[in-house]
Amino acid sequence: MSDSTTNDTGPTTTPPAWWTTATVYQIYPRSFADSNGDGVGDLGGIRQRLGHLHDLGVDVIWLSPIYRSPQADNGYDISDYDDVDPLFGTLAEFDALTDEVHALGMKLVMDLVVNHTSDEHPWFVEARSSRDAPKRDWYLWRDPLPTGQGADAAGTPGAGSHPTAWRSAFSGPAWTLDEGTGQYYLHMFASKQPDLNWENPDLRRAVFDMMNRWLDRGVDGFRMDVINHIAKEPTSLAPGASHFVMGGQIHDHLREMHREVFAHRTGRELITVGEMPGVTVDDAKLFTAADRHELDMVFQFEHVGLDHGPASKFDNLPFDLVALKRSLSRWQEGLADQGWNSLYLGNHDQPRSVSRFGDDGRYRFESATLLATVLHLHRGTPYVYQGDEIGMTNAGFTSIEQYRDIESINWFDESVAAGADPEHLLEALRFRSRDNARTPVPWSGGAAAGFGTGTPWIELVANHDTVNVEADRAAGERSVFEHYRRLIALRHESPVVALGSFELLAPDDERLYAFTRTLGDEQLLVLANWSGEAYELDPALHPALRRRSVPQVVIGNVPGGAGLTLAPWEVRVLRS
Ligand code: TEU
Repeated sequence: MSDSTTNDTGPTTTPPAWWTTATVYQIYPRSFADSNGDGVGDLGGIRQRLGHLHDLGVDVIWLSPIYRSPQADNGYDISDYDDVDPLFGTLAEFDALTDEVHALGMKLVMDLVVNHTSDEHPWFVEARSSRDAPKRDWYLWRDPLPTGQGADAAGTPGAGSHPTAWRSAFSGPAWTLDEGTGQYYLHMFASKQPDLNWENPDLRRAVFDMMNRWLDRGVDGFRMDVINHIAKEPTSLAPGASHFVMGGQIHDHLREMHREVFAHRTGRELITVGEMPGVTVDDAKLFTAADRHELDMVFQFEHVGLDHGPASKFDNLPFDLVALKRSLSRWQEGLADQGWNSLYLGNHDQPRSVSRFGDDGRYRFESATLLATVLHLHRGTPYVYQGDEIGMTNAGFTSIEQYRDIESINWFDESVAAGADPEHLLEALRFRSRDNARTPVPWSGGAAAGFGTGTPWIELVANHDTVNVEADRAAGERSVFEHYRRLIALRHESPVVALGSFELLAPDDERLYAFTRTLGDEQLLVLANWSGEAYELDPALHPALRRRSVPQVVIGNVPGGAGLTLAPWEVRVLRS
């Protein structure tokens, strides 16, 4: 968010927003660095490692939640929006961190989790105390339906008393009966994460006030957790997302938020990104059009859902490059003239990108750098998830005892109870579990990997002796970090990377991801061999491949890469 984006003259005449050249780095605090030896990463650890992020050159740091929380969902269940959880540190340390981040020329973005709170938040404690409690209406309560007219706990309509058949994202029903007051409350996630009622103006006021306090404190914006879920219509018994995402009021709520929180902060360079499972290109155009004053960008989920089968996200389908290209390029085209994309391949909810989309064995360096290059050369704001800058791989857990994630554990338990084969479930988790991306960052070799002196809350990846920050940064031409650093710098220096138009080439090719970026008379040609075998380029693909003079390689991952053959997992960006 900036003065330029809040100008009504439209995108063609306003100067580009500052975040068009920016890269965001996501920290998952409990797994980043532990300064006090309790096995959980903390603010002290982040402060000790800021140099790493400054060297990388990122512009913005997004912190996953550090607020007070019972940690049922690793902090996405907040019991006090105005304090730091003692697990992570203190408010004073937070202020020191903010100052240090700013002194290094970076910005700090907080996670904003306001679709739900913890059931231990004083708001919910009061709300559940009686049907007449003043804050009762801040949450979503419904009477049980006469038995047989509602859904049962398994989500079968007409078999129980649940007000709708909605399922929680973490298994089980989305309604829990509050015994004390005899009504169900809604929770789209864990039962310890009751959903807030955004229809209530006092609740909205309280959220906006809280956001204003953090901005006054110096933070530079928010990543808004499942923000398209805040306007829901719990009136229909039907299952399905259409009734709990993107309710009619969503645009009004976001515009009101903009008015109450951001509009008056002219002169400050702020950023807002809304996490929106299920958002379509057309929705995203509305959410991110500068003149609508809603959000700067959204996290869409289409490309990270392509390998989900019909049964659930744990129903793993093989990776399909053609489908990925088709999806990402539709978003590039859709938001070309209005709105803005955020770009990501991984985060704390997704498997490690090199394990999911690349080859985390023999070609780990090549595929990690290829993925980074393809993503960062798209138009939008790239997000780097901690550890991706050294090519970290999936956790490789083989027993359910190694998992910590509530989603993984609930799904495993529910499926075992329903008769599924535990080995089969473990295989699915090995690929899909959110814990794959939540293992501690290995800063160096050795048993504790430089993460901290205590036993980490979740095991390190077995390959931490070779895949760690120290080793990667010393790897010269084969440093993933160094490649990321160059990509981030390229976006700073090169208007065509930040703003150029996007055109996909060879859309149906099953191994090649090729596209151009064009701005004025400048053009970049990106050629990526998404496979473990050499790839012969067809000179008909692009005129630059037919010229006698060898085009300049702007960035690549195979030294001396030239000619019409791409080595396995080679990526090359040419100035055409
Ligand atoms: O995630 C929302 C979300 O829809 C998924 O990505 C989620 O991780 C889950 O896997 C659905 O299958 C956000 C946060 O990023 C996530 O960590 C939280 O657990 C969730 O909201 C609830 O706050």
